[in-house]
Amino acid sequence: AVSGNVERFDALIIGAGFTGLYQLHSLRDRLGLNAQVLEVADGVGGTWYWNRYPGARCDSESHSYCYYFSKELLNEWEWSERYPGQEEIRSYLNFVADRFDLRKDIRLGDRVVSARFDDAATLWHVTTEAGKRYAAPFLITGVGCLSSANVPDIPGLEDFKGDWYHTGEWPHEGVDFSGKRVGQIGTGSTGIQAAPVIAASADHLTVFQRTANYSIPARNHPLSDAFKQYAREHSDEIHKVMISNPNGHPFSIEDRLVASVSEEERQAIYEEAWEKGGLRFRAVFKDLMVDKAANDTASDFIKSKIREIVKDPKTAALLSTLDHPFGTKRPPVDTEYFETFNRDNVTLIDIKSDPIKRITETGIETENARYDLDIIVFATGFDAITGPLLRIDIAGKDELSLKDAWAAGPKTYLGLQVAGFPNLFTVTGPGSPSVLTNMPVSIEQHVDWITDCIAKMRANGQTRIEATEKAAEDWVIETNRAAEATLLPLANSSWYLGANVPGKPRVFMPYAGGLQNYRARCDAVADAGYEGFVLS
Ligand code: NA7
Repeated sequence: AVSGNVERFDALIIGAGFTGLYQLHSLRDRLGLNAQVLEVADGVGGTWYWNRYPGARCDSESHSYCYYFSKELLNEWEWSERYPGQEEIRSYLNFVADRFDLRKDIRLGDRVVSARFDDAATLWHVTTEAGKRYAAPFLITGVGCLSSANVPDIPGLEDFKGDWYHTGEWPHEGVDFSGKRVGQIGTGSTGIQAAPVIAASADHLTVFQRTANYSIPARNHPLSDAFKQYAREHSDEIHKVMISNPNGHPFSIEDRLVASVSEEERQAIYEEAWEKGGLRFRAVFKDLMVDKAANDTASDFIKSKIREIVKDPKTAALLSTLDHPFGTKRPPVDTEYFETFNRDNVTLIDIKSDPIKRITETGIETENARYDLDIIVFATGFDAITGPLLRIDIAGKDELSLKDAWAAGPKTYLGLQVAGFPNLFTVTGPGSPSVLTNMPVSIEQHVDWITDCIAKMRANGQTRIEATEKAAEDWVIETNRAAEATLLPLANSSWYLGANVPGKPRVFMPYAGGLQNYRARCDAVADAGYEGFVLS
């Protein structure tokens, strides 16, 4: 319905990634609501629409990096490799959009710039860059956690005569590196995936490393027909494993302590996990993320692997001098990352000891040296978790802006709602475990919980739900407590803490108490009549 030039809906959803697509399907096709998705990109896919950098691939395994809500969908889609590449995930999400006839309720190519709550009318008013105006009683954000690119503010970037790109805003036509001198800043999951692929075609690649990183070989490979059949036939069991462990992956954490095995057995366990590859490495002992001495054994194992692989001792030392325990920053998985430094056309520069001073017309200048470059690749990450929400001008009751509400750090109840912002649901928001998990599993839980909540409200004739200040404060305390019980806070430059963005409040944002515990908690809250929320 259109009133004036404001289009009215039952629910508005921001973003057409994993969250937005499923949230639309749930509200429209299960509850019969008139729901609409607003998306800035010209296509669906979210993260996987934008992140088209060389080597872009998910580090969750394909058969788990997808929706489980529909058996038909599980049967109709077939993944080709152990880990899904960017283009294949984007195809999958396009397939989902067609399969559930979602496109007709998705508006593409326009950015939501503001969302304001009309308290008297219990209505969210949403405005886009193109000046479109929408209103709905419910507003659900599916804006992602790693979607606000962080291009560091290095003086002189505007003078650079070559081309530069951020990996999260990669040109659709791709970038031709042949014959080019390329500089890459950043060695997180993204940089670690990109470097080997860039090095394979560039004339020369210079990697500027601020902080060395652990990485486990991915051991990607085409999936066999036998595995595809197994995954299809056992989807219930696989799903059960995913929803009953702390990170939503299709494997459980071994129920054994590092100290319970001999040193010889331990080495053998790590060797085997290294050969199998991927995030499973972290799951071989149950105390790796909670006991520093236990973690040291895994950290030392990886460091020794790096030194074994990298031939030049100076480069090997730079890559294996690590300032944080393994797994306390998001652990990358790679394909030939460390091996890449054995190539003649690759150089590693330590910008911790020789920091970047500025960018010039011709390249990058550090305190002590100059590097002539044709292309600069920023693999410098994102203003994570809160960034995508805060770049929308969101205001709740009494015109309280989200920016002000979160000035000292984000505060949510269960990651799903903010006190003072009724009927606003933040899927994968701060305080949710999502970024510590296999994303689609967290997303399905959030979306199902929100959908059930709205369904129950409608059945009870209720129109408004709002988290109490007290519940949000307690959840922040609980989120801190959960993080403190792990080694995660030991990585002081991690994006979990907002430490990668200058000036951002340092707060451990995700809930580290485990996805299975979080699910149980959300269910208990709902069963207790939405404890911690006020419904009216
Ligand atoms: P990350 O993991 O945040 O990595 C960013 C990298 O860029 C990291 O090595 C940073 O070093 C480096 N960085 C950031 N800012 C600068 C500046 N100003 N100068 C030099 N180096 C800098 O982002 P990714 O895109 O790799 O991965 C994000 C997530 O996507 C990943 O965790 C997966 O969940 C998927 P630092 O460590 O801060 O010293």
